[in-house]
Amino acid sequence: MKLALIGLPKCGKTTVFDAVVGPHKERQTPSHAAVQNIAVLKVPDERLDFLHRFFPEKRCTPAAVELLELVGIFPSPWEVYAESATALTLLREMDLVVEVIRAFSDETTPHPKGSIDPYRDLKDMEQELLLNDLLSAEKRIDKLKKAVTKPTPTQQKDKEELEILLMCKEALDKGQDISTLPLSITQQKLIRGFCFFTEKPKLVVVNVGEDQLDREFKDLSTKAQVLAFCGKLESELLGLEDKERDEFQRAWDISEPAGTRLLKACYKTLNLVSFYTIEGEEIRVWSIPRGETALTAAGKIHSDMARGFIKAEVMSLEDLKSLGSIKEVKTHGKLHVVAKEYIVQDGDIITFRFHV
Ligand SMILES: Nc1nc2c(ncn2[C@@H]2O[C@H](COP(=O)(O)OP(=O)(O)OP(=O)(O)O)[C@@H](O)[C@H]2O)c(=O)[nH]1
Ligand SMILES: [Mg+2]
Repeated sequence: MKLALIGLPKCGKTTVFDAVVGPHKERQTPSHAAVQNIAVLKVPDERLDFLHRFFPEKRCTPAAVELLELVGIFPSPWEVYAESATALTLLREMDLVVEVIRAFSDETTPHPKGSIDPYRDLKDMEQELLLNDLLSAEKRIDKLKKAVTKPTPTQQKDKEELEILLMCKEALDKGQDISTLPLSITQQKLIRGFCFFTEKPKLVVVNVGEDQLDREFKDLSTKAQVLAFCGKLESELLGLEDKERDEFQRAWDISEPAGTRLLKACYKTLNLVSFYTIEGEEIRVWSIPRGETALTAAGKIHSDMARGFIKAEVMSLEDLKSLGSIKEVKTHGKLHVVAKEYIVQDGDIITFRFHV
């Protein structure tokens, strides 16, 4: 999974990055000027920890998330074109976008717009991303309008694409996100290649000052989940030794570190479920969208597994926890043999049977 932090200059993207990754953790070397920071995070998972305690001799592989800080998207892409073009291209590849907005004041770091106003900043960012989608849609519409007049092999498909893009344009013209359109799966597939920004899952992080920890942010112009935390404090927290960290957390009333909150919110926004496999010497966790089948789950691990799918054996991690052993799970009839249509549940432990 790939996530990017974006926001106006000096809104605290790096600070939030440090708060999630840890100020001393190893980073990768960015390959573009548009990427200021990049790191791979291991997703904390209590259920995986439980399984590891259960099978201590096995290797345990947590889920990994790639986090980037992208710069140069705001202010307007047209002002800093070269850098922002790369940043926008990278942004299109992301599974989820984290919009960082600034609420902290700091006289030594002036806000590029001259004043602190998280409501305005979020609105401006959303507006700019929407405008970008509108430009991409219009460019393609112009081409398609010409193409559909000619009897080409793709004429029918072009017509369908044009029809959907005109719907997208109409929504965008009214200031509505493409994600609000009731598109069918087939229609969604036809415009998937555009990777529209207003169709992407989003989260908003309000970077508050140390003196604003209780402040609430209602009526922000977004349907996305909103998290508020003080990036600076949270990043200091991760730099401490374990004992000091507990004291610091209590003193600042931080119940859960920002990184954990952010990752949980990402999984929720993407509507993912996690399932676990215990194969050979390795315990692993995998994620697929909620409502997907055992066949999709098998395909997530390996395409051969999906192609040769025979059946799957499923138990829930909760049953394993309460009954204490796989043998007891079996004795109580809680190990189910399921077909490829089975809808995977969060916390399933699955063994796939397949032929190659
Ligand atoms: N007081 C206070 N200062 C903060 C907070 N978050 C960030 N800052 C300061 O604001 C300045 C800019 O923060 P950065 O995290 O570098 O912001 P950025 O968005 O990464 O900046 P660019 O990458 O240059 O666009 C730094 O001096 C931070 O120390 C905060 O929560 N409180
Ligand atoms: Mg930065």
